[in-house]
Amino acid sequence: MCGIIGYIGERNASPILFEALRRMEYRGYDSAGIATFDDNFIIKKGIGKISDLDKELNFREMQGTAGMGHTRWATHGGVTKENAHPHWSCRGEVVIVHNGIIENYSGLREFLSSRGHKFTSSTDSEVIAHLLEEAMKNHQDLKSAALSVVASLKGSYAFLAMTRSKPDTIIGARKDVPLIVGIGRGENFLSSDVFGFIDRTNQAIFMDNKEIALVTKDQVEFFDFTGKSISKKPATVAWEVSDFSKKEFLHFTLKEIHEQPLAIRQTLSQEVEAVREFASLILKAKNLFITGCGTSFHAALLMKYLLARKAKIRSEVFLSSEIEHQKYLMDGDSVLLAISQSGETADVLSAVSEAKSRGVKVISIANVMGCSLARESFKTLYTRCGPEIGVAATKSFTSQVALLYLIASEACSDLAMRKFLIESPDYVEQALEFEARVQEIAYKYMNANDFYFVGRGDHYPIALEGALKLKELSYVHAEGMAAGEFKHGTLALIEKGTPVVLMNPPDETYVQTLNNAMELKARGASVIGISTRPNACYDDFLQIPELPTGILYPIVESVPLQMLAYFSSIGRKLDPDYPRNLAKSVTVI
Ligand code: F1P
Repeated sequence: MCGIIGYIGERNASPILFEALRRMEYRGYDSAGIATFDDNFIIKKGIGKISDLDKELNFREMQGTAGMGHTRWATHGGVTKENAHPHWSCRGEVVIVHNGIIENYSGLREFLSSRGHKFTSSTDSEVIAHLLEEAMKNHQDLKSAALSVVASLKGSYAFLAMTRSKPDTIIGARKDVPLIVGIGRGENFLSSDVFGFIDRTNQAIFMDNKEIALVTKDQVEFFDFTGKSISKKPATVAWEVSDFSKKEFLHFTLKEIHEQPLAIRQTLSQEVEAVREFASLILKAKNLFITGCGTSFHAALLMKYLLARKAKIRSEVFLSSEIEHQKYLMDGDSVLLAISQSGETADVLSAVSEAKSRGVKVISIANVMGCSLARESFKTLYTRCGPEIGVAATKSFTSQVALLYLIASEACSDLAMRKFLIESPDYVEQALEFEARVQEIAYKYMNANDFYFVGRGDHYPIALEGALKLKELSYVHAEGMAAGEFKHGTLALIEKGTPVVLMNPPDETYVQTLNNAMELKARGASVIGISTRPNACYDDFLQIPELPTGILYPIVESVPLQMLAYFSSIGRKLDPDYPRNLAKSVTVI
């Protein structure tokens, strides 16, 4: 979703802002723009990809040592040049970029219009620029002008503002949308994402809700929405700029699929005490709920199976977006485990806030340090799998799953499971070796319009994930199902040659799943079996390595599914890193 970057320092701002916007492209956007200040504001913006816009607009030739950039994911107002950010106030005093939604924008617009303000876009965001210009008529200093602006705004926002009368300062304000200050030497940054400044500094201050920052090139001041000063310390960000290169791979998605052995090793290197504490919160909960969206929901569902099977713990799993509509019996004795790669997914955050309002203790799993979910949680464990740029989750999923296994093994004191888990990256490495075969199969089924993924027990969440991956990356209709459920309706859709991917490793689900596959085959399905050895029932066989314990197959069998989706995308000449209509973190409900 929208990306924000602000720079103030001694260097020319525009090339820095341009590169930052490129690093944040993965968030998803439809238009982009940059403003710099050099005696006056210079603003360039338009629709489309940043590199294409640059050919026409020459962003990097803009002069000035301070400025801001924005990638926009349209919500209020269509995808037009006028609606792209930055926005300016009518007298040209203020320029802003904004991420989030200003809920009371139409009332503010009416009020500002009655005071003579003229609007040039149909966005909710533009009111911020006019409001600040208006506030500066009555307030001498930026701080009190900024305070009066946030007092008028309703909704969620992170915005940056610069003024013509005080161009040595960038104002940043945060409410419910992330904003991070990057601390450099003789230069400072404000960004929605550490990716915005990671090439120049790894020192970051994560702003909290309802905070304002006044940032100059060598100073940063924070205060809350009541005007009280706050002292904040920078944290060191573990990610490195090299994480943002594709290395020898054609796409980030393929790189991230291949990074999984390393990613899982990092995930498993948690402090023992922290995992123990997390597990004990789960054990002590009278009612345990688990939630997430998309891929993270599949990890949540897997955790339910795992906890029941290994630790005899009952839990309820729900899609975060459903919390309002399902009257779950959550109270002060309940614990909610929320799972999210980005930690910024609006549906997850709203489920968390609803649960907290009912006295529930929230614990979470996230990948992005300092994310909103961590801020809202009593305890957070990070997956530590490094930045994930590909929009569709790959390494973050297997890392979530590995971490959930680690927590479950702690909850049931299963040392053997923990030992096998530590070895799991080696098996993931072996699974990656079958890439060429997966590619062949992906190309073989290139003309299929529908795919089904089926599995039993803890392979069911993986079947759901396999289907989601294929949909996200190749735009092919796919459905994940519990293998035993197919005969209760969906079987009617099977025709000669319909591909069905069968999660069929040699564990206690093996025989029953095979029986289900025979029913499908009898109706003409082409069965693609994922297992350790071939079976006459499979029309095509996708091999995975034999594991010393059945419990870990969900991690390993995820790998061929990801590769199948990746090559299905490549075969269809699509861009697997940035699938159409999708954003990396969905910050709207
Ligand atoms: C949840 C999610 C992803 C999906 C897509 C949209 O994100 O549904 O699983 O791949 O990027 O968002 P998160 O809450 O795990 O960050």
